Amino acid sequence: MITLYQSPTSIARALQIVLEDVGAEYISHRIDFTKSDQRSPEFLQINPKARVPALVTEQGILTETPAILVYLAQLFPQAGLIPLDDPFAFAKVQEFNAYIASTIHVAHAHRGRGYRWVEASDEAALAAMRNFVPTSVAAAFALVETDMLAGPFVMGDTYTICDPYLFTVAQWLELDGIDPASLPRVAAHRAMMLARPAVQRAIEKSLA
Ligand SMILES: N[C@@H](CCC(=O)N[C@@H](CS)C(=O)NCC(=O)O)C(=O)O
Repeated sequence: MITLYQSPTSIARALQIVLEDVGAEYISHRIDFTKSDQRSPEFLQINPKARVPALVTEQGILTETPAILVYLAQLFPQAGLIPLDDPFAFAKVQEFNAYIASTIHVAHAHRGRGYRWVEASDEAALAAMRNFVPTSVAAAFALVETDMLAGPFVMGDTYTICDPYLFTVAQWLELDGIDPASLPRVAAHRAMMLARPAVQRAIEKSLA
């Protein structure tokens, strides 16, 4: 049995959607950030990084969203969530997901987690980082809008692990001070994803 450690609206949502997409049996374990559960001694035993997601499997524990996305796609090959036989197409999937992990997610984190990069007491530096988020995240999403989102799914006609990942970070647009109307293709993708039953189930289970 797989256990997903997640927090609602966090990046772990991408994995919860994939678990629902593939019809996996799994336990959803909620980590409450308002109670700092991610820093509890129990959770640090599971993920010393003090972050979600963490996926507990029979073989051991996995962290880092892009790695777990590929793991689940390989574990459930019948779902066809990655192009297993096409190295170039698979690299394009990885390229997209690496951009989310290394650029979009990191830019977003500058809004509320600036203390990862400067002293928590440096209010001016924290404010400068926070104030730049609408600019940096908008610039990153502009590339997704114009160059990276083939449509209707990220990779074109085929649904892949890129789609729940994009959906999850696109849910943060308003928080990051960006009007989704300024990104019509990303907004259409977000609406399409939200209408999927697997996404609805993932959201409901994450809140339980
Ligand atoms: N590189 C990690 C980042 C995970 C991450 O930053 N998760 C956030 C939620 S979106 C978190 O757990 N934050 C809790 C904290 O910073 O205390 C991944 O891609 O999985």
